[in-house]
Amino acid sequence: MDMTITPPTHRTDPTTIAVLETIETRLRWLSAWTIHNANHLRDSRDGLKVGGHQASCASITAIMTALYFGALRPQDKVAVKPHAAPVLHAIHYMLGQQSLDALQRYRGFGGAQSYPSRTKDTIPVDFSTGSVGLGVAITAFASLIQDYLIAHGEMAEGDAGRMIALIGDAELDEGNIYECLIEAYKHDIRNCWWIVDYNRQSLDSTTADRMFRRFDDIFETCGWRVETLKHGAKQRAVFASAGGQAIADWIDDCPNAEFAALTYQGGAAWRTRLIADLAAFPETLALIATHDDAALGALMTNLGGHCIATLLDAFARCDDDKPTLFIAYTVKGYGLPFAGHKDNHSGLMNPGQIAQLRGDLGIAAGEEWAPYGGLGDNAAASARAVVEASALANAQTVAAAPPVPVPDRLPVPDGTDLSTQAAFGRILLDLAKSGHPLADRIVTTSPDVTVSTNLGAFVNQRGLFRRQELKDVFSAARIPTAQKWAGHGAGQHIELGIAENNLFLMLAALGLAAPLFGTRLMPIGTVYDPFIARGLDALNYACYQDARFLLVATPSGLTLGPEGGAHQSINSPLIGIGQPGLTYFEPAFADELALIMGWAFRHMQADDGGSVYLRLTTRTLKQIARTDDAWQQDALDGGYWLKAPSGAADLAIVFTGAVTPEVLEAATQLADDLPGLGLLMVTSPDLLHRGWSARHAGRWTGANGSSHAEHLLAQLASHARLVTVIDGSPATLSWLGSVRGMRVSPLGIDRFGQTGDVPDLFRSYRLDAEAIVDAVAELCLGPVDETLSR
Ligand SMILES: Cc1ncc(C[n+]2csc(CCOP(=O)(O)OP(=O)(O)O)c2C)c(N)n1
Ligand SMILES: [Mg+2]
Repeated sequence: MDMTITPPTHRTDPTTIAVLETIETRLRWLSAWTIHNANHLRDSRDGLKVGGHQASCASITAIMTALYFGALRPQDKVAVKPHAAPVLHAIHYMLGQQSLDALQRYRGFGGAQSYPSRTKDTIPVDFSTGSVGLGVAITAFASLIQDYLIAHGEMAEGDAGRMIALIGDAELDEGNIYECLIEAYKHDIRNCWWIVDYNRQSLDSTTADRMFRRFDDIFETCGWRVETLKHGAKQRAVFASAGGQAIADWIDDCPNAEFAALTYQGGAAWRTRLIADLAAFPETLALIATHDDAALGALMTNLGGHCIATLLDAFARCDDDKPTLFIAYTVKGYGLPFAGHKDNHSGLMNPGQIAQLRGDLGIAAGEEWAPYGGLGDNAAASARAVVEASALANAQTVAAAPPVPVPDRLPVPDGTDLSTQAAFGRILLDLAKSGHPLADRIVTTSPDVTVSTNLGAFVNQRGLFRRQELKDVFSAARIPTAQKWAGHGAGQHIELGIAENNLFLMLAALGLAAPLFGTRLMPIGTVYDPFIARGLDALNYACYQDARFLLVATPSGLTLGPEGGAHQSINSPLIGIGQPGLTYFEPAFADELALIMGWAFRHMQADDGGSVYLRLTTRTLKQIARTDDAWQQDALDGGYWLKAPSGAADLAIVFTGAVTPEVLEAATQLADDLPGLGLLMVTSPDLLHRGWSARHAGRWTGANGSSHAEHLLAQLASHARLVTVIDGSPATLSWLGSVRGMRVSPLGIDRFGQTGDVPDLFRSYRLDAEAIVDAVAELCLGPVDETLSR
């Protein structure tokens, strides 16, 4: 579907182009100088190379100039390839939005970031980038979320922006790009531009010639328009003149590495090579002879991605909502002494080379930081006028999203026997039926495990999201089916194919709806717990840019039983503990889950909040009767005494989640001998650990107060001993012994699981009541193996 879009502000008249060309040289200079300053001029205290990528920046300055000062509209959002961060900083510096101090501290503590960061940079950054490929794909998901908001009446069609990724060509090697491309095609995304800085160089070398025209095919097959900008206006003019076609053909046949090497060698080398190769074309030789070496070098590297007019024309041609891939041919290090050299990725100009460039650009010594330095007064005024009239200077600030109300407490599902996974489905179903405003903002998504993670009931209530109506063929044919699978604009579940990485990119985009589009969504993504690992980098990416979502991972651990070792997650609790921006909970009972989900919906919206990960199970547990609500605050802080220790208070079982029945059984067996045995239910090993670490750090930062782990363990005698039990890595809980210096016997899994039922598996992996009793006995009596007591 096409839509009317406000015309872009660019003008392709020669005067504007000339001004943009001067702006381009400013960006090339400022980015190079910022990197130079950090590496050569700023004091180094540790002798480490600071780094930065002058060649990657110079490759893309014309593209960024044409985009930011030509085609960009105020509502558009851009993900900038990581290594072009200095260009983005330079753009904002010219706009007066980036400080000199931040540039001078580029890659330094608190300075401009090495890679664009939403949370750490002071300039507006739409999408963080860094791990290549992810910043590309998120723009496709963001465009889908924009369509979601439009379809749900949260955004006007006319306010739709374009989601743009500026990408390095090596990013096209990342598999996540193609996973995303498939998903984007299924969802018929629009308003998305990916602009490839096609310098045919990666980090190590030049890229494979065999990929020539492959990317076009792949993208076109997936419904994208592909605009290949191979030649600049100068080249096209020469090709059209007598003898010119042979040069065009020669370029087409030239391998990437040879083109790069000749670029590095410069005009004389070009001449020698062209004369040799094109000896049979006298008109061409004559044409070459009209160029001196410098002009010949400039002609041969006048590729589409360095030609402002070519770029502006292409952007103007694609001014509709069709997803578009621009393949803009460029030279890595364009205009710098190491242009085209295969090793230039991390190359830095030496002081002599940067001085030479400064001179060439007419910048006086001492004027290096002047935003419009090296331009005459008139040129500077014209450049400033264009910069100040740009969309970026007038970017729409997204209004703070109003909070989504959350009920004081979510009702606990009935039933004496429930798994946390079943309870999760019921809580969501109740919410969906309740008509509470929170339910309207929930968006669920899942990589082909919607039904098997118990999201099905919610989807039955709220439907699939589709821009175009999708009939449920089975229901329409009156074939009995538990699952309605109809899609429409008001649907609230975004169906994903099985690629888990897409789940996390989708959650990242959904979780940024508030800052990007001014409407807060409450995303809930479900996945099998072991397959978090499949999307781990994307999960980290989402958290790094402070996207807010609820990740529900289920089933987990050995309690998957017959599913076997390939599906039983072991180290996911450690991911939960180790991942910043994500709070991990693993409840055992339905009432804990309801309480934690209520907390999660608030935490996802809090200024100092974050995302939440719930590790759930399909194992049915007998629910317990509560006598009061005193446990609740403790449960939200990470743990509570299911049975407080008494008497000598010198022993406790500390446990999490699905092993609760075994712990209760062991406690029953031990009741006569150890009536004072404490049972500590840990609902969030993550919160306990974080609190404990923070408390230690607080000794030096002046923060005081005790941590919840200390508070809980204070109910035990100082010489008490702990048995820790979890259906996961034992390291999740064993550290608790360090809180007050208690001896620990840790139970958990640290080798691959296998098929079996829970009794067999728990016996074999020593998670059953007997293993717990043995561990308690060992702690009471001392280990048989003396080495364990040292
Ligand atoms: C996931 C990931 N792997 C590796 C890197 C290290 N790395 C940084 S840039 C780069 C190659 C960049 O090449 P390209 O995308 O073509 O960018 P450009 O040539 O414009 O510098 C690599 C391998 C990274 N940043 N992210
Ligand atoms: Mg490259």
